[in-house]
Amino acid sequence: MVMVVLVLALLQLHSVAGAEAAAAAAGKTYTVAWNYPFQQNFYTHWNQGTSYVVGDRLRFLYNNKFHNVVRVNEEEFLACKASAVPHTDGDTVFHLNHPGRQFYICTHFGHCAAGMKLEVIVNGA
Ligand SMILES: [Cu+2]
Repeated sequence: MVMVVLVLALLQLHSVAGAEAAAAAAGKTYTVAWNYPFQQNFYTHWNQGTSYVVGDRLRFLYNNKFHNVVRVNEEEFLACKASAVPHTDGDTVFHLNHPGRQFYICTHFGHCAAGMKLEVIVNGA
């Protein structure tokens, strides 16, 4: 009897881990049309109502003659400054691997201040 319970428990553990792996692999990709915004709050409203989960991806598409994208911390986000080197390939994918708030900006002069900055909130899977 003890063995049966143990085997059942192991099976259950295994199926939970399998489901989590499948969910992570099947995460959604959200494409961000990354441009100088018409309104300062454009990217504030862009993702309202979207529930991001761990395993999802953000794909930034932009003209790399005029824009770039870099993940920053909250302090940098608020100050429109980046310590990391921005991506400049025009098609940049970020994996949302951790729950919590994540921040992205364009570092071209004046762009972030004009609203080219995006915050997303990632929920645990
Ligand atoms: Cu820009």
